[in-house]
This record gives sequence, C-alpha cells and structure tokens, in this order.
Amino acid sequence: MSTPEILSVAKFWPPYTAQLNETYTVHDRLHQTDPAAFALVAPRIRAIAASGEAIVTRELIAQLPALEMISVFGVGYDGVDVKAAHERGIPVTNTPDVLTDDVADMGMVLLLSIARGVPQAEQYLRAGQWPQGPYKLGRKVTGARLGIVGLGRIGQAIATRAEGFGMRIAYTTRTEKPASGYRYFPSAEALAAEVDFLMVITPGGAGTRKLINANVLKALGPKGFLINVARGSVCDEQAVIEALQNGTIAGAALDVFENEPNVPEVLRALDNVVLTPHMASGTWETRRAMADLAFGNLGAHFAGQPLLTPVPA
Ligand code: A2R
Repeated sequence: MSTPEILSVAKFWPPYTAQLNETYTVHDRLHQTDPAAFALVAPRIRAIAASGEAIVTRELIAQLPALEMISVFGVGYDGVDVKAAHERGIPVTNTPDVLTDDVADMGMVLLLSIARGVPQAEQYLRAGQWPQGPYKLGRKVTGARLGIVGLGRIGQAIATRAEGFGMRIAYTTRTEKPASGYRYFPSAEALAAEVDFLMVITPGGAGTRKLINANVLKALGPKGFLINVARGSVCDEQAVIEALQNGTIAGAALDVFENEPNVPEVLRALDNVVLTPHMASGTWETRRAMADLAFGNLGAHFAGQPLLTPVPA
C-alpha cells in the first residue's frame, strides 16, 4: 500500500520534518511554492501537518476533497479554520499539556526579566558602563500582585510558579474558576487596575483579538508591567507601543507579536521592554514531546485509532 500523502503548511523543527518524511509522502508548502503542481496532488492529500502559527483557510480545506484530518504542532490553533474543518467532519488535533511547563516557565522568565531589567543590565555591563556606577534599581517581584488573563492549563501553571514567589494572584476568564481559589475579575480592565503585573495567556483568534487595549493599559498604570506569552493578536500592539512611549505603563515583556517574525522598529528601539522571538515552548525536551504528539495524532488517525488530542468543536 502506498504511503498517505500529506500537505505540510509550515516550516517545522527539522527532526519533526524528518519524522514526517519517513512515514508519509510530504508535499512541503506546495500550495504556496507551486500552485500548478499542488493542483495535481491536491485530490490525493489526506492530512495537513500545520504549526501553531500556520494558516489553514476554508479555501485551502475546500481544495482538498480527500482531506481526513489536520494535525497542529502547537497548542494554539487560531490560524486553522476549525469550523470549516468540522463542517466537513475533519478533526483537528493540537499538542496541549506537553508545552504547559515551558510556556509557564517563560512567562516567569519574562516577568522577572522586565521587573529587574535583566537584559538591560547585562547590556550595561557588556558596554563597560558598570565602572561609572551601579545599575538602576528594579521592581520587587516577591509579594507583588499578579493578574493572569486566561486561567487555563498554562495560566494555572504560571499561578503555581508565582505562588512560589509569594505573589498575590488574581485572574480573568470568560467563566469564573472558583476552585482555583484566586480572586476573579470579570474583565481584563478591572483586573489590570488591581495588579502590578498583567500576564496574558489566552488562546488567540477572533474571541480575544485586541483584548488588551488602550483602556486596559491605562488601568494597569505607570507602575504596571505587561507580559504576553499568548498570541500577538491578543494585544493591540500599537496601543502597547504608545503606552510604553508615554509612560502609561512601566514596561512590557513580549514573546509574541502581531506580525511575526516582524517586530516594529519603534518597539525594538524602546528601553522599557524585553522582547523574545516566540520561543516560550522552545526547549529540546518540549519540541520532542510536541513532535511525538503531533506525529502520534497522524499515526492514530491512519491506524484507525482514536485521536490522542482532538480540539473541541
Ligand atoms: O474559556 P474560559 O473562561 O475557560 O477561559 C479561558 C481563557 N480565555 C479567555 N479569558 C478571557 N477572555 C477571553 N475572551 C478568553 N478566551 C479564552 O483562556 C481559559 O482559562 C484560557 C485558555 O486555557 P486553555 O484552553 O487551557 O489553553 P492553554 O493550554 O492554557 O493555552 C493557552 C494559549 C494557547 O492557545 C496558545 O495560544 C498560547 O497559550 O501558547
């Protein structure tokens, strides 16, 4: 029997690419690089291998009459038109849980980095400025107030870590989570007004687009810090830039951006930011686990077994 043909729509971590190539006939981004060749193979494509940032539109799904499933390498799947897939009975899978610890760790890394100015202080030392005097003082983290926007798997893991720092934790979600024991606020704006650090960790997509807007930033205030390890779309990037420039907020630590991998020059020029290239789940251990889970979902499908981690309808 011939190996199933799949369409890869993202540039993957090379070991995952190798895994896919060993088992499947992979058409790597052919829909973008060679539409004529893609039109010839499209009727035979049985699965899509996507990443958390990849775009899988209704139009692409419609071009694939034999499509049976979509496997996303990542927990976020806001680039995939899940509704269009489900309408055709095509399941979508993602890689939840295996990256929770890394993203939560990175949330705390960013929080601590912006509070203490770690990259800036390191730059100060490297530039030979230390002999001129000590580096400027930072913001104490232990005991400070943390507001978490999105108390799901990762939000909860961040809260658990923050408890170790004696932080006072509050959160906002669409539905209250009384079992968490943390203080609930019905909106990001109400939460922002009551905290020193605002940590954003919701899914992306239409439901959270620009949830963190100018009003939320104003409520966070001139001593408040914003941290985003969710998706760039969740923050109004222009409003964040203006808030940083005007001192409306004290600083921001961002791992995600609206138009990755392009980060606005004005943002890169600011001193009161810590900026990382969407690397929250980027450890060897977690990439391996994500690859195994994304690959496992494809394998389960083609073996006629239940999918390991389907996303809900
Ligand atoms: O839907 P709810 O009420 O259970 O709350 C979810 C929350 N959430 C929101 N919170 C406030 N306003 C919204 N419009 C809103 N929409 C969703 O985000 C839930 O507490 C949390 C998502 O949790 P999980 O589904 O467990 O996702 P996980 O694994 O924590 O990952 C979150 C995101 C991914 O989708 C990637 O975009 C990113 O982290 O790496």
